[in-house]
Amino acid sequence: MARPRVLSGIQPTADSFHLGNYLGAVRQWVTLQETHDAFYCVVDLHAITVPTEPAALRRRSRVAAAQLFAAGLDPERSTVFVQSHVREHTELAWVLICLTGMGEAGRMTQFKDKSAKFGESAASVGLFTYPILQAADILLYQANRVPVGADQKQHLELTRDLGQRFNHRFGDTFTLPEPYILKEVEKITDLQDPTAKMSKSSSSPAGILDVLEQPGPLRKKIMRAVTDTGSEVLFDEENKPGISNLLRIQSALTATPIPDLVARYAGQGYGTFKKDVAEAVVDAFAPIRERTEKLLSDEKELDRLLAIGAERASAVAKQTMAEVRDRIGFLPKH
Ligand code: AQP
Repeated sequence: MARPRVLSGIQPTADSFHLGNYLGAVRQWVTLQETHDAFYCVVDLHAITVPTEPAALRRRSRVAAAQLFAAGLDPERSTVFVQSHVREHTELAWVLICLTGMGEAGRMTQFKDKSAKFGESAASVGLFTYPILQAADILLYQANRVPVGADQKQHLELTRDLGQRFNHRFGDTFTLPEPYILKEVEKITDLQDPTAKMSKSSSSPAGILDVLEQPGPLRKKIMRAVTDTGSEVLFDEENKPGISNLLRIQSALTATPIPDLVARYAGQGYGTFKKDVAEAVVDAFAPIRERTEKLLSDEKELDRLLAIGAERASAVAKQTMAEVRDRIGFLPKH
């Protein structure tokens, strides 16, 4: 039997991924490649929905791809590619835009959050239609599963709605994807504001743990992470969001259930616990940083791997788009 297909993407919007990206997405991508037909893309078309400097975009796209390989994606088993290398993403997005209601698009909360920074009228139309491009990314590959963090649940629902609408109107064409969310790591929060998600664009430098950061600053940030009143290491998201976030991180990185950690640190105060969290983060990130640096030192080889990925992705995307064109009623070119 064919393996189920998995697809996910990550934006090249920073010079490093952060711990939320790693635990909420990338680490699961690596596991899923064992059991799935895996497609993972660096979504540069999404990155330009906010003002982006060309040299930074190019650099960050390579850095993103290098981190994916460094984290354990195997170019033999996973199709890793850059979104803009496969033209069908934008083509399908247009078709889906024409099937989306204004009200429906307007209900996407991420647009509201992200546009708040610029003011809604200054935000680009691209930022508004971002979730529809994301739906195209997923439907194009007939993905069965999409591993994402909690922030993406609403976009997945829109993807299913649009796929279903197309199938209903034009005939069965798209596989409807299921979200794949690991509850324990669906929202890693900011170290300085433990009620907000850790985010490339909105976290302050002190609130974010970058995968490519050196051990010294990583340790310092964790030791200075906002903790809560009291001194007991307890999991209580409401009253102790800071400590609960650190417990979630430590649990995910050391494969230790949270109750075992709570028992281990009973009566020890925050200091010892934070030190151990810092070591777990440093141990997880150091090998990825080293491998990323190595991959980035040979751009030609990195670009070659991405070209192979793009070719494999294009083969699937072209097939889906040919079917879509036919069903929509576009005249074939002879
Ligand atoms: N804090 C988080 N906890 C768990 N998962 C997270 N993800 C992001 N932040 C967390 C997941 O990482 C994947 C890739 O994210 P993205 O690059 O598409 O951007 P995003 O979700 O918008 O994350 P950021 O850091 O906030 O990026 P910017 O600032 O560029 O918008 C997704 O699967 C996401 O769920």
